Amino acid sequence: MKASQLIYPSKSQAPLIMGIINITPDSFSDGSQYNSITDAVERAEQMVASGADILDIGGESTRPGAQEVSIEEEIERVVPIIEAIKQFGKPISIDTSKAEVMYAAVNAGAQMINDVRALQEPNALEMAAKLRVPVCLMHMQGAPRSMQNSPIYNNVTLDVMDFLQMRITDCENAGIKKELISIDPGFGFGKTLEHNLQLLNELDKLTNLGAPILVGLSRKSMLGQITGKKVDQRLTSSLAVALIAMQKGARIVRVHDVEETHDVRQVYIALHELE
Ligand code: YH5
Repeated sequence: MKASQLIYPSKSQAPLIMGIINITPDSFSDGSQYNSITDAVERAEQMVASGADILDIGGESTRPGAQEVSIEEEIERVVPIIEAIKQFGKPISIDTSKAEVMYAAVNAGAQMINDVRALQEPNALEMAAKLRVPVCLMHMQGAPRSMQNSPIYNNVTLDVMDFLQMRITDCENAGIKKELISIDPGFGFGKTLEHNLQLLNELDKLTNLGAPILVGLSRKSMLGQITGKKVDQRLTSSLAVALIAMQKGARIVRVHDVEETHDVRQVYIALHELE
C-alpha cells in the first residue's frame, strides 16, 4: 500500500493525531534489534487501527541527560522501522535534527521531517529544502542536556513567536515553501511550568504566524508537576491538554495514547460540527 500524502488540515478541519514511536537503546536491552523492530511495528499497527493520521518515528532521545546518538546508529534504528510500517498506509514523520538521517528516512518512505532543533544543525535546512517534504519547526531554549536549568524569557510566548518567525523566514529563503511549514512551541524544551502554562493559554496567538501548529504535551513533566503523577499515570491530564490545545488552534497533536486521543477528537468534531 502506498502511504497517502500528508496535507495539513485547515482551520475548519479536524486536527490530526500523530502517534509517537520511540526507538531508543532501552528497546535493545536484550541485545537483539529484532524485538525492538517487531515491537515498534506492532505499536504502529495498533496506532493506525486506533485512528492515528501520522506516525512519528524517533531514534534520538532528547530527554535531559540522554546519551547522544551517532548518525549511523540513528539511521540503523529508524530506517528498518520506516520500511516495516510503510505498509500501514499512513504518513510517517521522522523526528530528527540530522541531515543524513532526514535523507535516509525520506528515502526509506518518511514523508515529513519533525525537528526539535528547527533545522539549525549543519546542512539540515538545505536537506529539508532538497527533500521537499513538510517540516515541523520546534522551539527549544538551550540544548537537551541543560535546557531545564533555569530557562529565562522576556515573555515566553513573544520570544517563542519571534524565534519561530525567524526560522520560517530562513526556511523560505532556503527554498522551503510556506505551505510545507508547521510550527511547535516545544512544550518542556527549556521551559518552567509557568512558561508551559502561559504558552498553552496563549497558543492561539501562534496562529498569527500563518503556519499550522503542532503540539507535543503527551505525558510530559509539566503534567506530573500539575497532578503529582508519574509518567505512566498521566493519561487523563494528557487528554485534558490535548482538548485544550485543539480548542486553541492546534492542527496536529503528537501523542502516545492514540485511541483515547481519538475519542477526544470526536468530541471536538461534534462540538464544532466538523466533517
Ligand atoms: C514535541 O513536543 N517532543 S520528544 C518527556 C516525557 C514525555 C514525552 C517525561 N519530540 C516533541 O515526547 N517533537 C519530542 O515525559 C517532539 N514536539 C515535536 N514536534 C520528548 C517527549 C517526551 C518527553
